Amino acid sequence: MTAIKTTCAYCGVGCGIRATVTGDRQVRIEGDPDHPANRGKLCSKGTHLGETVGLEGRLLTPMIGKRRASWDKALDLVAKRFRDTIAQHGPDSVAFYVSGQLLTEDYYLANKLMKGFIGSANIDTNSRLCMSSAVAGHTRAFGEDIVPATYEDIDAADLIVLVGSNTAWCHPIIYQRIRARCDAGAKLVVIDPRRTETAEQADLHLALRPGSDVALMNGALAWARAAGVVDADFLTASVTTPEDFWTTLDEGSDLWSVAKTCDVAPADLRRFYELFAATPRTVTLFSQGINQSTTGTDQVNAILNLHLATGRIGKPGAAPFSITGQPNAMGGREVGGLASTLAAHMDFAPENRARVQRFWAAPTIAPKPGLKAVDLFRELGQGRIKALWIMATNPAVSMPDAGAVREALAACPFVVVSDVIAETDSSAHAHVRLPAAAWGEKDGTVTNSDRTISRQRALFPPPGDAKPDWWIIKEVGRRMGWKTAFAYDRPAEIWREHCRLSHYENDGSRLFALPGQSSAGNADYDAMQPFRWGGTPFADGHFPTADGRARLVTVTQKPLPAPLRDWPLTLNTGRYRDHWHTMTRTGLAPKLARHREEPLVEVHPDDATRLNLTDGGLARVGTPQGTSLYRVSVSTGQRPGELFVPIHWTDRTATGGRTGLLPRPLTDPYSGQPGFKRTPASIAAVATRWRGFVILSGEANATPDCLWATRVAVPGGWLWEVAGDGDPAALDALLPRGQRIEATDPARGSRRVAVIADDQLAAVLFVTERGELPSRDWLIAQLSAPQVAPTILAGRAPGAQVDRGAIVCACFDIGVRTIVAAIRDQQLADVAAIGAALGAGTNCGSCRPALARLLTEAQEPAHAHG
Ligand SMILES: Nc1nc2c(c(=O)[nH]1)N[C@H]1C(S)=C(S)[C@@H](COP(=O)(O)OP(=O)(O)OC[C@H]3O[C@@H](n4cnc5c(=O)[nH]c(N)nc54)[C@H](O)[C@@H]3O)O[C@H]1N2
Ligand SMILES: Nc1nc2c(c(=O)[nH]1)N[C@H]1C(S)=C(S)[C@@H](COP(=O)(O)OP(=O)(O)OC[C@H]3O[C@@H](n4cnc5c(=O)[nH]c(N)nc54)[C@H](O)[C@@H]3O)O[C@H]1N2
Ligand code: SF4
Ligand SMILES: [Mo]
Repeated sequence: MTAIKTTCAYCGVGCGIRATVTGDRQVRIEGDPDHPANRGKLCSKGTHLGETVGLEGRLLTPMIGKRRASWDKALDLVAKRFRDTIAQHGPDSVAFYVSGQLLTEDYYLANKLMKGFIGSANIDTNSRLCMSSAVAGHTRAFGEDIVPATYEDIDAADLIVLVGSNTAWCHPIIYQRIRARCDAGAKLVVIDPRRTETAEQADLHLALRPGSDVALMNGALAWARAAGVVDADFLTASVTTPEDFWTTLDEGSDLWSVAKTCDVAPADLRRFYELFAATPRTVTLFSQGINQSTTGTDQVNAILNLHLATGRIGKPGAAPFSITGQPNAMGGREVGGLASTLAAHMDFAPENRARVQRFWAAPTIAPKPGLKAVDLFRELGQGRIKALWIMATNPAVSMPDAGAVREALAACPFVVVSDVIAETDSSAHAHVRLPAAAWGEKDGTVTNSDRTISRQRALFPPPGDAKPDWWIIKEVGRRMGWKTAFAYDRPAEIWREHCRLSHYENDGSRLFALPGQSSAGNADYDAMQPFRWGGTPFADGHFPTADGRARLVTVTQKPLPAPLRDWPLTLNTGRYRDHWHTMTRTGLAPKLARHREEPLVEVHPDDATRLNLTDGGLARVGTPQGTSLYRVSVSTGQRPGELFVPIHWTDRTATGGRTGLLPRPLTDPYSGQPGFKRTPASIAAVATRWRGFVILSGEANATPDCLWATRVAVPGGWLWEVAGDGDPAALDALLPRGQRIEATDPARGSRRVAVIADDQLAAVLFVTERGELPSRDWLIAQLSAPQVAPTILAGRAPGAQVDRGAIVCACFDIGVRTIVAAIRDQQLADVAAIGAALGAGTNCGSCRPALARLLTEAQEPAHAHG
């Protein structure tokens, strides 16, 4: 058994993996010690990739409507419908909506087909929702979308600033690198309205008012200028400064005004400004708290201004660093997969269009930028887009105003979905579903946040009829009539073409270029080692603009709207540590599912008291777009007046937590990126008569018919948490056939049922109106027990039973109560001591911030539970 080197399926850190296939769709996953992004480490999601490679829920054959079809039939139909629609309504009547989770080769072909052959630029990507503001900001400041930083800059920084980034949860291996640097003396400042686990470990946390980042950054620059750390020589030599730049900057940028605008203590703000002014080696990392805003591009430029004006760019340990979310967000930028870019870091200027058309020997070329995601789905709803192909994304969940997106999909005459999973909220509206090969089955390349290109390599043959995305796209291209332009036999051929285009007629004015790679043979491609393109950009003070100079961009803080009468709160949305987006894959891993089992709405205690919300109760969150249910979690980590909800739950996994329905489809004027982080909202408690849970072995078939139901994978089956108002007997429909044993307690309104089939526990159902519910852990373990315990309806083993509480360490399945008890009983003083005693935190390390929090709480018993 030899290990295959590949790259993690999830985030933009781009960790290298050594995967050893140990059996039929069984794989052992380890971090690749030789990969520069992670040097052997993996976070909880990467570590548990092996739990997600089963065939559960996979789409294994092409489907036309509800019927299986051959590839020939399905591909011919897709090609014909696209051709006919274009013939009748023109190229702009069709669109592709693609994803930063495609490999570069897939992405390149989709872009080539739409822009060069169909002749429209109506191909946009979920990266529009993710980092298009960073793209727009970089282009405004540098002339090209270049991320000037690398992970080694973190290792060399003395000050690390995280803006709008919950790095500990979303980029855990970058976060571990940051921690290592902090252990060596660097300072960490976190700028985020929420006290996240990232913020908890910072030297300074600025819990600013959401949307006030421009004021904060402009204030930092004004302070830096007063402190004499603006790099006048660099500005003179390399940067164009608009005439109004400094006078505009000074307005409202004094410490007191900024503190007021941002609602942070002036002393804290001053500490940050002093630190920044005093520390040349500063790296500022930013992600969705900056990008996902209707002023996202200005926010990005406020950060870039700060680094340009102080000359903190192009030097070791000094850079602004846009960290990307998806595994191949950067590869998508390189192929020009956004509707607003053409290809290979070229825009739609006439000479670029002519060049790309020449290179592709294409019959046509898109004349202008295409529709950006929010506009694309709006036009879909208005009937102007008549055929849509969705690849590797789930817009019915992840777009803002997802209710309208669902209606648009339902009304569209022809929707194609390529996905690895059979049933998603988006594919529910597909006329044709195409089975894509999944991570672990496909070959190609991805580019991570720091421009490092790595290979993903197949570990297994694709199951059933599944095919890699590049194959599906080229087959449609060929069947639409472009046989030679889409004659590829392997991803390496696409890779070489992509590399050739990157340096085709490139006199050095485009920094993105991979000249060495275009002659790589198939064997070279197979043996490719991770490499970074672009070196240290801007080290020579030269920028890829017409005059070679970067630009400071005048940006001002937009006034922040006063709370609305009907929507007095502000809704923030984001991620959990162990879930990935719409959970099509992480939702299959029992170890990942239990870190957060239900979608929570986090509320400040003052708001909870005022609005009669109880911790653990249900609440309905409403916005001008829609409503959805959540379980309330009262948390001092929230600012008063603000709510936080996760993005992960879908129609497949819950009756609540439908976060996509809530944000407005409002976008940044430059990037078109939606403002997901700041929606006017209301919240109201929802009373239920009973609550309970159902544990089922085997496949999850139906959704419980009750007000609240959320599902997670557990070893050997599924756990549904349920609550409702109607008759809980409706839940019986979920129970499989078998021998039933049952107990009721009318005084507490409790009912407990166990179903036994073939001497094994097949299901349990526990509901109660006024009583207690047992911990789920022991009951879940009974799914795999050799025989059914006599105390099954008590919900616990004969004798004493310690409830371990919510899972903190996913690797070793260690719960909060076990850890708290160990800290107390064994007087554990630090995270290392917990590791030595319990093992928690010693594998992937993703839970170390949570362990640190438990230690702090143990030391300050009065500390409110977050
Ligand atoms: N576990 C996990 N990891 C992931 C993903 C996942 O689904 N799960 N997804 C990946 C993807 S695609 C992405 S894009 C990244 C996203 O990674 P992050 O950007 O770190 O994640 P988010 O939780 O979306 O938002 C980050 C923070 O922005 C803060 N914020 C909100 N409004 C403001 C504001 O006005 N100003 C500032 N300064 N901050 C604000 C939020 O409170 C939140 O804590 O994560 C990647 N990694
Ligand atoms: N409210 C709110 N909404 C958000 C965000 C937020 O912070 N708040 N964040 C936004 C951001 S940054 C992002 S990146 C998006 C993510 O949102 P989506 O892209 O919609 O989320 P995923 O669940 O990652 O969807 C990927 C789909 O591709 C499928 N898939 C996986 N691998 C392959 C493959 O190799 N080929 C094919 N064809 N399919 C595959 C998966 O099964 C899944 O259905 O959500 C955005 N939406
Ligand atoms: S940080 Fe975690 S999810 Fe991201 S690439 Fe590395 S192992 Fe995968
Ligand atoms: Mo993203």
